[in-house]
Amino acid sequence: MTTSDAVTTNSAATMNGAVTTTGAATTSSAVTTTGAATTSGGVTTNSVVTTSGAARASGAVAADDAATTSGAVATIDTSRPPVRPAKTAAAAKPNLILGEHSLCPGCGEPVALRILLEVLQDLDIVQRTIGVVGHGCYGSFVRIMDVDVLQCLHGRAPACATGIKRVRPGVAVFTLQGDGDMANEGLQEVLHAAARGENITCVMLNNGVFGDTGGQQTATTVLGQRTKTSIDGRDPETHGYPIPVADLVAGLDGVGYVARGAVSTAGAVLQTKRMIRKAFETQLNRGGFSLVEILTMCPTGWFVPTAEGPEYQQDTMEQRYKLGELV
Ligand SMILES: Cc1ncc(C[n+]2csc(CCOP(=O)(O)OP(=O)(O)O)c2C)c(N)n1
Ligand code: SF4
Ligand SMILES: [Mg+2]
Repeated sequence: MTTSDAVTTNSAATMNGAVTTTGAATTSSAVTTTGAATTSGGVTTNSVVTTSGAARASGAVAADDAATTSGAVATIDTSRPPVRPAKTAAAAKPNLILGEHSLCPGCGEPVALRILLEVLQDLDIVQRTIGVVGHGCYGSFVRIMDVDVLQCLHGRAPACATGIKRVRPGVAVFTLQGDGDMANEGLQEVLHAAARGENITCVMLNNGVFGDTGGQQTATTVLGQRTKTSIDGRDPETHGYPIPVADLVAGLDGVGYVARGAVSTAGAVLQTKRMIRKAFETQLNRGGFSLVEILTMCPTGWFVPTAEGPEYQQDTMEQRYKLGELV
């Protein structure tokens, strides 16, 4: 390396095990090393040294993970973690989630919880939101979500949410229920709340099974879907037909927004997050009752390998329950 700029290394520029220059090794526009570089001034850099002029190699080199490239070749040391970690997806998780969930691997419900909480943060309504949670595997979320919540009797969340909203109209109120909770135990609750035009948001996590009690068939189990009580798939002759909750609610006056989403693909997760946001916006604008049904994987209750949950859901539930906005 030689140059006219006469940037010096006193006698040697040592480049971490790689290159050593002796004498008046100089650079005109660049000295690049990997690993720790020592220049004449004894300045050590963490990963990359790039010099473009005199000051750089004569004692003023300071590079910390970033490469300066004024006409220089920069080399990033990838043999060890960076000093400043990049922002990762994990680091972006909403701080409303206080700990680890205890649900099965491959369960779709924690994904739904996450986007719900992200929406509350995005809308900046965390401090004025109350959730009403039903009974099911998702019921354990009350321990890890940093939002005011009430856990009520099985299926009764829309009635409790109605009471809260009428007493505290300035608060955003949502329910978090499963299909067993909403469609079996409390179908009349959600239908009446919708028909009354209650200004609340209901979220139904629909996996087509009573997951928490072992994976029995529910009112929403689609034909052909495997459950503990329909192990060969739901058969209409024996088990009757599924009840499409979102479609029922969408047919009622008093309803401001109804949509059905899923968490079986990254695209579906994003789309569903937008739906949840619209549902809350409907409530904040006093637009009437809103419902988002979210299809969620339950590999345990469906007796499928964890990794096959999304595909099984697409082949069964998503064939019967079309995703999209209904109102
Ligand atoms: C009145 C009443 N009936 C039944 C139960 C038992 N039980 C608790 S959780 C649950 C299943 C709920 O299923 P779902 O709402 O679909 O939630 P998932 O577990 O699938 O997430 C049942 C039947 C109960 N706690 N209370
Ligand atoms: S049983 Fe199903 S719904 Fe319950 S935690 Fe496991 S995968 Fe999720
Ligand atoms: Mg369920």
